[in-house]
Amino acid sequence: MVYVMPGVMGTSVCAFHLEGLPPFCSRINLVRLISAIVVALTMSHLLQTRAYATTSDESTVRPNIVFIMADDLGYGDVGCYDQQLITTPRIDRLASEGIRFTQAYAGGPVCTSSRSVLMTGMHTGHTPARDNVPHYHSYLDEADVTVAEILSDAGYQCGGVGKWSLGDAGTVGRATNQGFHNWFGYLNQDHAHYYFTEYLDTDEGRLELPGNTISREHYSHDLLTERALTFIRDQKDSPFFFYAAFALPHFSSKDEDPHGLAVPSTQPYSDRNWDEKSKKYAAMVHMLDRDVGRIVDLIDDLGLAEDTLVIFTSDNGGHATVPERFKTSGPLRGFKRSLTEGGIRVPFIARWPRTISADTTSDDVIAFQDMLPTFAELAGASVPADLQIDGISVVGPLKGEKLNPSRNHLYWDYGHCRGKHYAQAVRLGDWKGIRSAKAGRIELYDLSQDAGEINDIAAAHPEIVKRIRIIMEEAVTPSARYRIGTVYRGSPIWTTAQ
Ligand SMILES: [Ca+2]
Repeated sequence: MVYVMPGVMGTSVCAFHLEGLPPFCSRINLVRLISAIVVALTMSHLLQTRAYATTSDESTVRPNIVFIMADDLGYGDVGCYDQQLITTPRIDRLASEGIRFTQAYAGGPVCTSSRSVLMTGMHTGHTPARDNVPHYHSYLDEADVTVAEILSDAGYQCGGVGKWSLGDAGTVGRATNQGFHNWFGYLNQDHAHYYFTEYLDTDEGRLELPGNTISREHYSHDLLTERALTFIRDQKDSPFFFYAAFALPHFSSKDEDPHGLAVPSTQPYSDRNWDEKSKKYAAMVHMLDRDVGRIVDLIDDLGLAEDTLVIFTSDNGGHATVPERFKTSGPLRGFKRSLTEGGIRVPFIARWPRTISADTTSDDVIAFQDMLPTFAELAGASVPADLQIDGISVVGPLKGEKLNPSRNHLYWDYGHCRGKHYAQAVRLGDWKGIRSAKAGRIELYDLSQDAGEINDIAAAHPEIVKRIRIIMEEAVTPSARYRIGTVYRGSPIWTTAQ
């Protein structure tokens, strides 16, 4: 491995240049300058302290927040969500030590939009990055506000690994320009299709892995996990936000594996009487589970368990090509890229022993756009008053309390530049409405009776359909980058030649 520009995890360097001060910098001004620096450093120290005083003068703990997100892991892919063939003991244990949500939703049915919703707190009708296409080098602008920016302003150290998707190296959308002090992995999403890549992005530089395509010496997921553990070790004394955007079990490029499932070994499933593709997919989920366990073990070993909220989830539903034997979507209909429940409902587990009762299950409806206001509240930070977000704080449900009924509805759309494949979905209470441009009409399902969305009951409930249509028609802020109904015919802008 050759470091071109090593990432300095968790270290900030301040340089004060006193030479060449302009003439008006008298001795008195210099004293004032030094005093101001001392005050600033003291404030900085106070901000980084874990406990903060509330208005009732009661000390409240600002937890570390560790958000572990799998990629394309379906609702039915892990044991505690009824997976029968792949074992996930560490994820299941996390659920038994915390709360498991049965109705949690990703930000969108594909990677880019879901991550944009997570980072900005805005649904896909408002968030800057609304689909995987068109391809842009940068999706976030300088003015966009991310949850990492809010947390870093509140004194949190913010780090991440894995698939960022919202801005390539050198663009304003890159992670380290959007609130993260550190990032290690894939800034570009198409790069993430290569597990045996020749480089990974590291903060403002690269970790070069020359010859890795051939030698297959470094499986990127292993490097991401090592960096995750390093970050948590380095930041154990200050409140931190860590976002592990793992790529597993997303397919790889077929350049790497004929099944599109590049994995170093099919253990512990090599001896099963399954096809190779099934063994590889199960092995990917196994690695993910193992490394969720390593992260949680480190948190526990460092004595941070009581002060750390650990969340495990997935960025969207499972892929349609996952071997049928695994029933990746569980009882739900559809897969990634669909706005039926199988495309957007995801596993969501939260553990925080100080606050969350063990072995709890919640049917409260929560979604990725809720994470920004939720994490801000936990950090004692306020969401900027002029920031128009769609999420609400779900701190209550995370503690096992029922969700405040202020939730009006949830909205998703997908396929803005995919012509007639554009679709919209609204969840209103237990009602779910879906409209595709192809069909034109709104389908309606009662999720309390029909989570599999089998029985379209739109004809029997015209008043509900009307309310949902109005929400759909008002939900989208026009975007020049995502002109609804257009057809994008471009190709990925990241290539292996980079
Ligand atoms: Ca995904």
